[in-house]
Amino acid sequence: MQWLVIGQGAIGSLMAINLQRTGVKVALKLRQPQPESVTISLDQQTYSFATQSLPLTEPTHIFAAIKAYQVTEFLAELKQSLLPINSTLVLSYNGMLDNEQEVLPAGALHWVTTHGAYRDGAAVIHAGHGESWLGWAQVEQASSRRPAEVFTALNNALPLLNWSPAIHQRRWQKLAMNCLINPFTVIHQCRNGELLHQQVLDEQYALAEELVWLAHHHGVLLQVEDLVQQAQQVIHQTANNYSSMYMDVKHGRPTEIDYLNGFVARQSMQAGHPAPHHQALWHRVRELSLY
Ligand code: KPL
Repeated sequence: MQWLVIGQGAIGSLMAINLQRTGVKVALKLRQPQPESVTISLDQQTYSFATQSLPLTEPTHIFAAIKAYQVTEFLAELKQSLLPINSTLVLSYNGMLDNEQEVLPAGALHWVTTHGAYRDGAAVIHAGHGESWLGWAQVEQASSRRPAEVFTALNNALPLLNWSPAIHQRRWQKLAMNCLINPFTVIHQCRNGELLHQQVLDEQYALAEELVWLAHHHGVLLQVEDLVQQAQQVIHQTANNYSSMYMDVKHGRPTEIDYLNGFVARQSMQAGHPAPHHQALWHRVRELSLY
């Protein structure tokens, strides 16, 4: 079965190359139909990909590593183009949408990762090895069997992959990682590892406390201490990485802050329990980015 990778950011590029290395057929979908092929390099080696646009004519596994603010439009485009039967959709994005369960199609999967990578021109740098989780996006489908072929292909490409019937919980944990790390890399203009020398720990505890309250309100149980420890671990594992938010600000692109600390601040406010630390970081990053 062929793969189509959507999103040529760091994670999409990393996955495309690693899938191709395992011998599966991989094409890329670009925003423009041209050019017909694209090259990306990793570790001094160059990989070439054919490009493909929608609608698809044969069953395909789609791996969409996109920005949170692109999700709604992308899903609408996909819905219009009617996927061939037996196709699969794997979604990967940082943060959460306010109306997620309404927009996610039945049968979609979430892939959550703590791998760290960034793009430098036509090259992708895999700066930190983490692990990943795959699970059904719709809560009602959570306990359905795992799709063996997709799971094996993604695990072979970028190990270690865990199957997660509780992917919802993993996504809240990843939300916490991004809320506790990414904004500080923008404020201090640094790689993830340099945060170990900045005074961010007290602030991370305060952010974790606010996030744990909101997660609980959404039926997800998290612990403040665990989240802060996990964030410290991800900082160590991805010490050489530039966070996706740092790279977005550096290149004048919109950031995902509205879907990270902004999501927590908005949702907490709506629930009548303000989250002032997330609110402050949300506004600070908005000020520092061009958007
Ligand atoms: O997800 C990331 C990101 O940069 O968005 C981490 C895991 C923090 C790696 O940098």
